[in-house]
Amino acid sequence: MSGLVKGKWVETMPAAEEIKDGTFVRMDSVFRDRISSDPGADFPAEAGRYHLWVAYGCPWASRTLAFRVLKGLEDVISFSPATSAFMSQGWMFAEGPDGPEPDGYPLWRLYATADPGHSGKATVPVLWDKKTRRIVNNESSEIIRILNTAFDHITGNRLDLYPEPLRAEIDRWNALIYPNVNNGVYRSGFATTQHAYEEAVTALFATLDTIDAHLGANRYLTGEHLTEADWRLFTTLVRFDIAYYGAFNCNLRRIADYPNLSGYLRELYQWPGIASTVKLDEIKRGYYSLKNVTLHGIVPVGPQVDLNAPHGRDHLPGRGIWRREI
Ligand SMILES: N[C@@H](CCC(=O)N[C@@H](CS)C(=O)NCC(=O)O)C(=O)O
Repeated sequence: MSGLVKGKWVETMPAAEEIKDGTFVRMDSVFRDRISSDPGADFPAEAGRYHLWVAYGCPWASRTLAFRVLKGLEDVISFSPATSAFMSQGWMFAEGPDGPEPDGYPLWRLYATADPGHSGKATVPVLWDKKTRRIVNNESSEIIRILNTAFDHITGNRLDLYPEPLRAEIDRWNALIYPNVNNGVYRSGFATTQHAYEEAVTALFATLDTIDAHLGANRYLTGEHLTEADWRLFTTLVRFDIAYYGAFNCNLRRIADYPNLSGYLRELYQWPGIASTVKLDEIKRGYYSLKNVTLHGIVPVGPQVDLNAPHGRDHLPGRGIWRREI
């Protein structure tokens, strides 16, 4: 595993502890600040001040791209997509914070700029403060909560993806879906023992079965309103048939085989603006270029998926979005 040791990039980190007894254990994100609408705050909400560093292949980074669009933040928060899949220097970008870089700009330099003594991985997404050249936050679940509210007084956007009355239920879905589905596909794909792999895959499909049954009678996870829980699930579902099924051996069933999950996935994909955040070719290429997945870098041609086909979910009651009173 590559990463930073005291601000320097190393291709094999000495203290790599990502695999325990054959099971993949995700490391915690370390930059955990917030942006606030209070002008005196450390990171005050301002148009044009913050930047997202993302990769289209990455499900965690894609959450933040989805929220940027859903919350109408296109003119408020800029972003850069990585230009190449995860390479020996990690994620690469065409430009760094000071402009174009002819040989590309590796993400680890951003981490070293924010914290010259930083040790750990250099992951996307990163929410970056251009003014102080610091990382506000590199944990996607927190970045999407920031985007959900912090800039509302600037944009006037009232969409609430974490509404107070639904929070307990959203939290319950997140607590089920994060370990078993979002991270479950990685625990399956990165397992180094048969037992760890089978444990992850079994829990993954048991959870997908539960969700599919629930979606037979409910338009969205919490019922009638689209929430954060749906979008967190979406970025994994949209990668499933083209990447996780083959590259990560998550092959008991495809999402296309599920009667309700398949239409639900298409409805979310067809939500205004969302398709622009999903680059299917890049996703597939990214997963099939991982060293532990491919020996020769072959990217499979199939499967063919049609996310623009009718979703067939209109018979279920649902008002779609929850608007916050201002
Ligand atoms: N907890 C982080 C996880 C982010 C993450 O693992 N991103 C992957 C890409 S999908 C990454 O950048 N990996 C680089 C590495 O492992 O060194 C979040 O949700 O924001």
